[in-house]
Parts: sequence; structure tokens; C-alpha cells
Amino acid sequence: MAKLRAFSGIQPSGDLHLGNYLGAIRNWVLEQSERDNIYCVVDLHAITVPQDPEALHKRIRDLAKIYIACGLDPEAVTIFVQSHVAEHAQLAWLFNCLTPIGWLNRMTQFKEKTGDRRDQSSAGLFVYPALMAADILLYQADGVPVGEDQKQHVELTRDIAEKFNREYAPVFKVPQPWIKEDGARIMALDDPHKKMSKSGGPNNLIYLLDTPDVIVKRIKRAVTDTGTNVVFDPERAGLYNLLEIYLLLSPAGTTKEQIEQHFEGKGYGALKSELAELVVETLKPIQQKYNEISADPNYIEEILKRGADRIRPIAEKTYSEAKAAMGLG
Ligand code: AQP
Repeated sequence: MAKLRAFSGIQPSGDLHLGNYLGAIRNWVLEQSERDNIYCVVDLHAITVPQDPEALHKRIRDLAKIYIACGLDPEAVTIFVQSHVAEHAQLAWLFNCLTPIGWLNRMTQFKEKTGDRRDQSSAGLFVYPALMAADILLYQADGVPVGEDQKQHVELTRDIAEKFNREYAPVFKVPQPWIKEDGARIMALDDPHKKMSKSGGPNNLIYLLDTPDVIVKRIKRAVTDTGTNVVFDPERAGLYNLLEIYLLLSPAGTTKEQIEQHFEGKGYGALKSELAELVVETLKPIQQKYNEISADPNYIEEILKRGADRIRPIAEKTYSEAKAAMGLG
């Protein structure tokens, strides 16, 4: 039986953090042998907000290197850059013309990101979900492994696919959001009621390339409460978030009960220092691999070229079917 196809991507809009790793990349890596995988560096999404061109160009390569450093096997998985395959922007235009403004108005991420500066934000940021739909639907993906924050966008992708299939021709597979319960929403260290994010300031996150000293400092300062016993209590959001990270980074099969027993009578200080150690140990091989890959700039260029060449025919086929269905050309 053919493997199910996964498509997902991350914006090169800043350095990657533990939330991106635990909510997305780690799951891609864990399931890579079970699926047919396409993982993209979504640079066209990044320019929905202003970017410094030189920095963006470098971050695109750095992000692809992070994918590999985290464990994606570039021989088995397709890794490519969104703007290297022109059909992403082309299909997005068709979807811009198909998608009612009312659907886009409902997107909470746009509201959160723009706040009261909506009129100054780019039109691209508003139609971002139609581009994301194009990314996924071009490859007839079965599922989209993402964190909880992207669920609404994947649901909109489904709505766009269904509308197109109904109004024109059944061109698109309707994909599922693949969201894991654990790690789907890692919270900010300085405010456990907000999600950890690239744009949330330096104290909210741990970057995958942070040094051990910085990691220890950030975790020590993480906001908790005045309690003492270390238990998985969702009401104590800061503590819960630290325990959730601890659980995700523990050996497979570790249970919440085992972790609670381990910390019985030990207090928050012990949790923070053991968690910091666990994060440092988890990131060490990723950082080593990243440095190795970075020694040869041609390495990543070749992988990205090969990746785009490998999947471009799928994108071209889907786009030409969509165009024909709409009567274009
Ligand atoms: N805090 C998080 N917990 C779990 N998963 C997360 N993801 C992001 N933050 C968390 C997942 O990471 C993937 C890539 O996200 P992205 O870079 O494309 O966009 P994003 O969600 O907008 O990432 P950030 O860090 O929150 O960036 P800013 O601050 O620029 O908005 C997605 O699968 C996402 O679910």
C-alpha cells in the first residue's frame, strides 16, 4: 500500500525555537519512515512581513539545515524552498479569487498578529492562508503535521479544496490536520498563557541553537507559581508547560506518573535544573550536526535544488489541472 503523504513547512522569519521543534519538526522526524514526506521552507510566507533581503536569504538555508540537523533524512524526505517552485504563488492566486473575504476575516492568527494595525499590514498577510492552502493542495497531501496554532489554517485549506472541487472539478485531495496531543502548544516561558513564538521576545523561548548557559538561565527564570509539589496540574500553567517539555524530551514510554514520582518532595528548583540539563542534552547533537552541515555551503544548495526538481512535476500537474478546470489558458 502507498504511504500517506505529509506536507508541512516553517517560515524562515526568525531562528527556530523549542515550540517549533516539539510541535512540528520532532514529529516529522519520528514519522518519516512511515510516510511520503515533503517539507518546505516557506519563504513566500515570510515576506508577508518586512524582511531584510540578505538576512532572509541566509535564514532560508539555515532553516533547511535545521531540518536535517534535527534528523530529517534528505535522501528519503523532500526538502525544498517554496519560491523555487513557481506554482505555489500561481495556485495561490487562483485561491485568492475563490476564497470569500469572510473566510479570511475569521482567521485568528491574522487578528492576533495585526491587532489594531490591520490597515498597515500587507495584503499578503491577509491572504496568507490561501497561499498555505496552495502549498498543501499542490502536492495532493493526505495530512499536514502541525502544531495546534495552525489547525484553523488547515481547516480553511479543506474548505478551499472542497469549494474548488464542487464548483469546478475534483482536482484536489482534501487533507487532514495531523496534530499530536502532546507538544501541540508549547507555552512561552515568561507567560505560560501565550504560546512560545519567534515574535514573543527573547525571554519567551529557547532557540534550538542557544548555548547551555542561555538555556539554563531561561529555564531558571521561567514563570511558575508559589506551589511546591511537582504534578501535572493544568491549572498551574507555567509548571504544566515545564513538565510537558520534560515529558516530551524523556525516553519514549515515560509516563506522567513516573515523572511525578521522580520529583516527589524535590520542588520546582530540581525540576528546572533537570529540565535544563535535558534540553541541553537534546539540543547538543542537533547543534553538532548543524555545525557540520554548515562547513560546506554547497551541501545545502544541492539538497534544495534536488528537492525542488524532485517535486516540481507534481506541482506542475496539479496546477495545470486546476487552471484547465477554471477555463484558463
Ligand atoms: N509554541 C508552539 N508550540 C507548538 N508548535 C508550535 N509551532 C510554532 N509555535 C509552536 C509550530 O511550528 C511550525 C512552524 O511555525 P511557523 O514558523 O510557520 O509559524 P508560526 O506558528 O507563526 O511560528 P511562530 O514561532 O509562532 O512565529 P511567529 O512568532 O512569527 O508567529 C507550525 O507547525 C506551528 O504549528
